[in-house]
Amino acid sequence: MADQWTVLLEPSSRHFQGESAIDAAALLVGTLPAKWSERWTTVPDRPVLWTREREWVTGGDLDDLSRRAAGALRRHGVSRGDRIALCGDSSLPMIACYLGALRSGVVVVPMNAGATGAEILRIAGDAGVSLVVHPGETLAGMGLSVPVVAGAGLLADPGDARTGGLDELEPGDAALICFTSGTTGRPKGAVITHGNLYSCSRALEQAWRWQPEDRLLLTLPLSHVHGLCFSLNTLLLVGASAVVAEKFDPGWVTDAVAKYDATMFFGVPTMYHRLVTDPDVARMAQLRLCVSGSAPLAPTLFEKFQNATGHPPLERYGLTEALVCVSNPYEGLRVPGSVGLPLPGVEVGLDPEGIVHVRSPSVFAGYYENPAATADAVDADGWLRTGDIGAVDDHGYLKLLGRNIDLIVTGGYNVYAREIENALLENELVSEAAVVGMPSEEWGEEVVAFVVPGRAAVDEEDLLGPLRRDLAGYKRPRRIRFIDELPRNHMGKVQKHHLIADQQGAV
Ligand code: MLC
Repeated sequence: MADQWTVLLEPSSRHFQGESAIDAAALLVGTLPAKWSERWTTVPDRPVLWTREREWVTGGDLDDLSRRAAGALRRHGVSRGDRIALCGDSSLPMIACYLGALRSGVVVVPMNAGATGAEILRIAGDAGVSLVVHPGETLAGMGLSVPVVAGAGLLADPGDARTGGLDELEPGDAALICFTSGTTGRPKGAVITHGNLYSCSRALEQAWRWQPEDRLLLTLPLSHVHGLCFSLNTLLLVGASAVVAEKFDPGWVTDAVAKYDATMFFGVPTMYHRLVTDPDVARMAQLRLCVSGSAPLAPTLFEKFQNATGHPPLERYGLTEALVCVSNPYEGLRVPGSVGLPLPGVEVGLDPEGIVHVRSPSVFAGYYENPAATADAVDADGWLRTGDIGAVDDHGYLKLLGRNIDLIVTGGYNVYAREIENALLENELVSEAAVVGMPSEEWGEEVVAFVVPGRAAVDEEDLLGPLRRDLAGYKRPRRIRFIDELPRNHMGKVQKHHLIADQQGAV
């Protein structure tokens, strides 16, 4: 298949540093837990994570807490290969559960802290989850048919912390199942292996020159690969440290730079949008690296941040199914509006329609129990079709031009139009629904629903009320427009670009 492609970008040597360039392929094979625990036992007193529960947590503490969590999971009857759902806030107990699960070969299904009971139940069922770990008591009364435990409760378990059988993993073992809705509206679980996680973190270590002295301001949610894999996993591999915030707040970030002597910040464009209007944004000049990802960073925002801090943000490109693939270089030109060069180990191809394909050690193992969807996504040679449309810019960098209209990226979260349309159609007041992403300066795109009502006198609240029960906040339409009929082509397909253009004209 690759022979029909017009352009192929090879892994770029620009990301390599020194001797390691010689043996990049070997560097990318391994598993994280063994490396993490090796660091924790070698330098047990080194501060690794600042958390609101305990302030500085050392490597020795992380070893102990993750062992405790592994032991508690075992006592709950969860063993190697079983799945648990982690409804993650950024608390120390949840981090310890995550680490304990991965160390013992338990597969983690990360879920957004704002997920509703209905969403948790559906995903827990689809992934055959045997335990849901949730930060609070908020799930009580939701009628979940799987056992639910609080993260803090697991760690309070006075069991034996000298759990054996940890860190014995193969690169092909499943580590995470991350649910994405895809175009059908039914969430699919992307199975990410220990080898995928390891190769991604190793590549990022090289590309972004991570050092043990680095300190990251970690304000991303730990329920998605950006916060969990690119940030937390990598800093633990490198032996660096992080200040973990409960949630993103621009004032907290600008204060924390000097307070914690930080060196790095990773964020989504919505965070940069809020940071550039913070009166103290210039304090971020002290950082050595600011990375943006998960959604396109507008060149104007790139410039504003650069003018305010002296730092050109480093934009990179990734997706749940392949982790980080392409990055602007650490040294050398960072081009606004382009995502850069393939990371170590990553090949990038553009098919005749301009769709970006990637092949790398971090391409996922397929969708959980869904061979048909897997075969649609990854071909026999291991190339993943991303669905994003790209081109090569004048610098030889990958530039993204667009993607499937049914994927909306809002504040760095992926929202699939079909899932929202299906949720709307469950309401008998809705006859037809089409959901689109409208351009928004703050969110990148905003979820907007066009609805043909099933009867007269329906208002927004009639539709939003039930959605609050069914969908996490970021997925809910921020606006609902009532229309008489949906524009369709002669095949009957809804022409969403007309809806977007009409709505833009109306503003
Ligand atoms: C929150 N809200 C959103 C939203 N986030 N609405 C649309 N889009 C979003 N992304 C809603 C809330 O539910 C709430 O609604 C209302 O907005 C006000 O919330 P807020 O306090 O203003 O927002 P905040 O909580 O501060 O969240 C903004 C944010 C957050 C930017 C911090 O969206 C965020 O953490 N985004 C990061 C997403 C991420 O990690 N993506 C990585 C995916 S991995 P209501 O109705 O409840 O009041 C990936 C791969 C890769 O894509 O390469 O990285």
